[in-house]
Amino acid sequence: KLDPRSMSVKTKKTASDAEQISRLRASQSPIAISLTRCPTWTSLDPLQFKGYWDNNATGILLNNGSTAYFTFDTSARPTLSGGPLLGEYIFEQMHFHWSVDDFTGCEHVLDGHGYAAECHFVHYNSKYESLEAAVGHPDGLAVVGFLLEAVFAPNPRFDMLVEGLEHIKKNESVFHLTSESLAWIARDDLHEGSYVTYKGSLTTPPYTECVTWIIYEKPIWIGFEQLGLLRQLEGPNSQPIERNVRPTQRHPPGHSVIYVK
Ligand code: SG7
Ligand code: ZN
Repeated sequence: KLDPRSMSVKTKKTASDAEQISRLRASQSPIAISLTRCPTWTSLDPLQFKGYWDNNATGILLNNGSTAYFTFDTSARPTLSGGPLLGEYIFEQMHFHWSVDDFTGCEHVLDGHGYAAECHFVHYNSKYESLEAAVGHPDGLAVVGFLLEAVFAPNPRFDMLVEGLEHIKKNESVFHLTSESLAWIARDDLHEGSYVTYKGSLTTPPYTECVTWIIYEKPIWIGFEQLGLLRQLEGPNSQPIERNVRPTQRHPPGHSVIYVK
């Protein structure tokens, strides 16, 4: 006799974890997250950061008047895949958010803890032609965020980027760097730690809901002097950019945030 349950198992296509995440409801970002209230998933594939370090790749560090960001000026195309993501996402740029103090410079808030800064690695889905095209789709972007905790000792991981910051104090200035300044993301075991993932939005206008967010639980430390260089960057009015953080947004009803261990 046929067991109806076994039939349904055979005939119904079961969604992979990544497929389930791709269908989650979007929301505005950033958000405050309570880790203990998130469902925990332990069986996702590891996230894979590829091609971040290439001897010949160079990039630029730019002050666009609201943040400092690094992007490649060669054809280097690091990629991100695995974890909650379906398919491959192409690295576009990495930027920072900060504030005047050491506790309100992060955008995402985990278990009520505020940090000095947050850095975002922005990637777009390789099935779209460009970042601009990808922004129009719910599965368009994948942004990896690290919370940055202020400490006395400078973090060697940020040495190259920070050296560049000294040269881009003025709005719309540019400094050339090599891809080595981002190599730490692939070299470190940082990304073997746990993270939270949810469907959200850009944290700056036009706040489009096109982002799969991946926020690592463990903060990275950054030296007070290194932070000071971020805080010296000037906006269009030639005054230091004091704060480029969007406040946390409400979770819509039924919104899911998943804790991946
Ligand atoms: C920063 O954050 C910039 C924007 C970025 C925005 O203002 O890094 O990028 C540029 C080139 O100005 O916008 C589409 C995009 O990446 C929002 O990014 S975020 O949601 O990851 N914070
Ligand atoms: Zn950002």
